[in-house]
Amino acid sequence: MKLHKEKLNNINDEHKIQHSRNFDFLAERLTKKGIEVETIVSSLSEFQVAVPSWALGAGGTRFARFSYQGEPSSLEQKIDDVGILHALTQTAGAISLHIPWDIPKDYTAILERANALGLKFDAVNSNTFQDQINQEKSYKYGSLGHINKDVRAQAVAHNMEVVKIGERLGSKSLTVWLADGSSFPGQNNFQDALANTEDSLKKIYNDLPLDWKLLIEYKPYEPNFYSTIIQDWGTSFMLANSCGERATTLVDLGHHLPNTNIEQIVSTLMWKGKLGGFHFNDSKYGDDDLTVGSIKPYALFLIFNELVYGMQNNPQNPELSWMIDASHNLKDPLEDLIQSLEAIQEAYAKALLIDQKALKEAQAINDVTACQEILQTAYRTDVRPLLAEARLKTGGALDPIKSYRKLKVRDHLVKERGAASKASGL
Ligand code: PSV
Ligand code: MN
Repeated sequence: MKLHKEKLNNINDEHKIQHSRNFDFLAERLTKKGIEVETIVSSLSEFQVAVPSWALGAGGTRFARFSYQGEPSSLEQKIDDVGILHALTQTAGAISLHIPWDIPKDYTAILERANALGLKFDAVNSNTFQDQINQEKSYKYGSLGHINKDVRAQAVAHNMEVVKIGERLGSKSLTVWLADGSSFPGQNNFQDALANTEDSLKKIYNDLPLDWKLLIEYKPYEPNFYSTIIQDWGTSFMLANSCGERATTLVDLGHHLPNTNIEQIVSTLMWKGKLGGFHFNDSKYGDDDLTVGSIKPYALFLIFNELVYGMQNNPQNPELSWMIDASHNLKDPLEDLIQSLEAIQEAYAKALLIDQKALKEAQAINDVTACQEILQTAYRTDVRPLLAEARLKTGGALDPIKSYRKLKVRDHLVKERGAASKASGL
């Protein structure tokens, strides 16, 4: 299903007058404060977040998975869904593939399809946390860090294969997330496991095309419950350093123990030029993969404050790969992703409003109250008219969720694909 521009424009027309009033009111207030509203609006338009090919159907918990109707059952249909998201939001201009879940069959056709919808292929993700049919060695006890060198060699070869696939699609980075670890004390020798992992990652890194980045993701626990080899940003950072310049750390918001100061991690990594990618989601307890901004929107804003500061002050840090890594157990996956995209843009816009100069001045005289006021003045601003303006200017929807519902997108998808159509992936 493709969205008809004309129908979208008609819906926008119904809300245009109210939008102009909201936007002009906010723009006038911000301009009086010396904020360049047009610059913020174009920064928002430029900010594109990849949608993972495995997040377009319903996710599940380890107890049950309740399918959503009309899920995309092929890579082609997944690309179409991201196309719908992008047409509405103008901020989902990329798709990230997990291999072997989504290996293209016809590369030319896939590239043409994505191109027609304005989509690029962002980081490709390897999968050595599951066994595939006909796979020679099992990953039950690990992959890149496995005690057996043949299992490690198989996992290294898989990563190299993923890069080959990504090259044909125009991707420029490989994300490695490892489930490797142990569930019981004594099961693994920590140092051997880490040394094996480092050795395997170096092999993958040395085989990477020169214009590619290696993104190393960390996670404290799950599926292993006693130890995970790459458990935290420090371990990822250390491994990235031993691989080389184009190896960086990837921060997934859900991969931290409760109350971790993620914004400080972001800041440290950017200062060292080693933050390579970001997976957005939200959580209350563990890696809950909830809609971005649904639980801790202020934390997200503080993270964006550091991201914006880093993007403005740390030329040593590479361009980041942005991706949503969420799962949708209850809501329509596409509506959930629209909400996540909106929350990301909102946090970004608010962070762009922070008066960095005034903040530095207040910090210099230890005016703690003023520092908090500066941050919270930006946070309390309702920036939604800026987001709507950015979407309007680039041909998106003034209100993506309302338009999605008005256009009855899900009904059309169900009609096209059938109610029982299921997405592959996790
Ligand atoms: C692991 O929890 C993770 O965050 C990694 O990014 C995986 O590739 C992805 O989720 C799989 O859903
Ligand atoms: Mn992730």
